[in-house]
This record gives sequence, structure tokens and C-alpha cells, in this order.
Amino acid sequence: MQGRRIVILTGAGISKESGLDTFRDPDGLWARVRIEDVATPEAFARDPGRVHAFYNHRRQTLLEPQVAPNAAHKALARLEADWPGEVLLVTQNIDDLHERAGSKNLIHIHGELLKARCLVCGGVSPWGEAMTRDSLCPLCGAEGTLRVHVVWFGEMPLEMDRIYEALGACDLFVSIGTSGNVYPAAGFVAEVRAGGQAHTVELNLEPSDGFTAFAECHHGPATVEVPAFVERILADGW
Ligand code: BV8
Repeated sequence: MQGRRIVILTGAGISKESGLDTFRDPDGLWARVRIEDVATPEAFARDPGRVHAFYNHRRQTLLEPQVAPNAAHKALARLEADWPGEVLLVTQNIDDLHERAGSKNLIHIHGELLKARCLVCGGVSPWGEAMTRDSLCPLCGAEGTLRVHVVWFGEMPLEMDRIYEALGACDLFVSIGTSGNVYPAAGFVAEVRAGGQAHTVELNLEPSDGFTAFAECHHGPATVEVPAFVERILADGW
């Protein structure tokens, strides 16, 4: 088992039991608002106030005291700490629950809710309060030029080169809490399989749209399936 490399992809399902909404569950975010109205550059250009309100509400929820990392987030941080090889965690989530659980080798492919990006200086800053059209950039002082630092539909996801390099070199790929709807992340398992040597696992509440692409699947809540899976591979590998 020495040195083998693991890549983990997580989606909104891993944060559900921490009290954060998913997107495509019956009670999810996209059941209440349309992607076209709040999660595209066109929506922001058309009605920035509406987009700010959508992310301000999610930021406020994330910062509530009862929203905390759950046993699945903590198990992944333990895996990174205890596994003898590299563990890279690629999350589609814009919350900070993986960081708060202790994960360090982490990529937010779709950005981060607790950061602001300035359209004038391009700088990215920590941002924990409501963002409005009057907000000032902490770096250049410009007014009304901030957007939340997330990747909207039609925008380039972050750190793709580093991710594809890790997918091509890994020995185990684990997909957790994602419906397999959004690309390019939904295509990562095919990328790994094209390399030929890695084992692929899905841990999800129910079979995702892409579950047949995985060599091994365990369906149930992340707080049950992820700790059990981490325990098993730390003890016996795969
Ligand atoms: C791109 C950030 C080019 C914001 C998000 C037209 C124009 C342009 C692009 C496209 C187009 N048509 C299609 C595309 C591609 C598009 C796409 O895939 N669209 C889909 C809808 C078809 N993709 C893009 O636009 C991407 N950019 O293509 O640029 C490119 C291409 C290749 C390489 C380089 C460049 C950008 C996509 C990013 C959009 N931003 N989020 C925000 O958060 O508001 S995406 C959004 O969906 C979230 O990030 C989320 O993470 C992501 C995926 O959703 P999931 O995480 O899977 O959540 P979901 O609710 O769907 O599923 C939850 C799962 O958990 C379920 O399966 C459920 O069963 C499970 N679950 C629930 N409870 C539990 C659980 N599991 C375990 N335990 C539980 N307790």
C-alpha cells in the first residue's frame, strides 16, 4: 500500500448532514431558483443584486454555529493524515467544511463562498459578510466591483491542469455525494478509467447518474459510508 495515490471528488451530498442544501434533491437549491437566474455570468450582469442575495443567504447559513463538519468530512481529513501516499481532495462544494475538518491538500474546483473576487484588480479576498453593489474591494478599494469567488455555469473551473494530472496518475478514485450531473467533474471517473490502472469507487446516498462507471459502489448516508470506507482502506487497502 506504500505510496499509492488517492484522488477524492466530493459534491453537495457530503455537506447535507451538516445542514447545507444540495442542488438536485427534491428539496435542493435548483428546486427553488433557476440556474439561469443566479449561477451564470449573464445572470450577474442582468441582476447583480439578485445574485448577491442568493450567495449572501448561503454564506449566512454556512456561518451559522450549528453548521459544522460532519463525520464524513472528518474521515477524509484522517485519511489524508494517515495514508502513506498522496491524497488529493477535489471538491465541487463552495463551503469550507473540508478545511474546518482538517483537510489540507484540497482544490475547490468551483470556487469558495467565503471569498470575493474583484472585477477591477482581479484580486481574491476572504469575505464573510453580505456582499452588495456598494461593497469595497479590500485590495484596491474599488466600489461595487466584487463578485463571489465561485465558478458559474459557462465559466472555466479552477486548477483543471493539476486535477487532470492527478486523475491520470492516481491508483484510487473515490466520488462522494455528487449526482454526476455537472461537467467537467462528472467526467473525471471516465478520465481515470482511461488511464487503466486505478480502482474507482462511488459513495453516495443513492446511485448517481454515472454509477455504472464505477468498479465499486456503496449507497447510504455519507456519515455512515465514508468513515467505514476510510477505516477499511487504512486497514486493508483495496
Ligand atoms: C464549463 C458553483 C467549459 C456555484 C457550480 C452550456 C453552456 C456552458 C456550459 C455548459 C452548457 N451546457 C452544459 C455545460 C457544461 C456545464 C454543465 O455541466 N451543465 C450541466 C447542468 C449539464 N458545466 C459548466 O458550465 C462548467 N464549466 O463547462 O466550462 C470547460 C469544460 C471543460 C474543461 C474546462 C472548461 C462549470 C460548472 C460549475 C458550475 N458551478 N457551482 C454554486 O455553488 O452556486 S455547479 C453546482 O453543481 C455545484 O458546484 C455542485 O457541486 C455541482 C454538482 O452538483 P452536486 O454537488 O453533485 O450536487 P447535487 O445536488 O446535484 O447532487 C447531490 C448528490 O448527493 C445526490 O446524488 C444525492 O443523492 C447525494 N446525497 C444527498 N444527501 C446525501 C447524499 N450523499 C451522501 N450522503 C447524504 N446524506
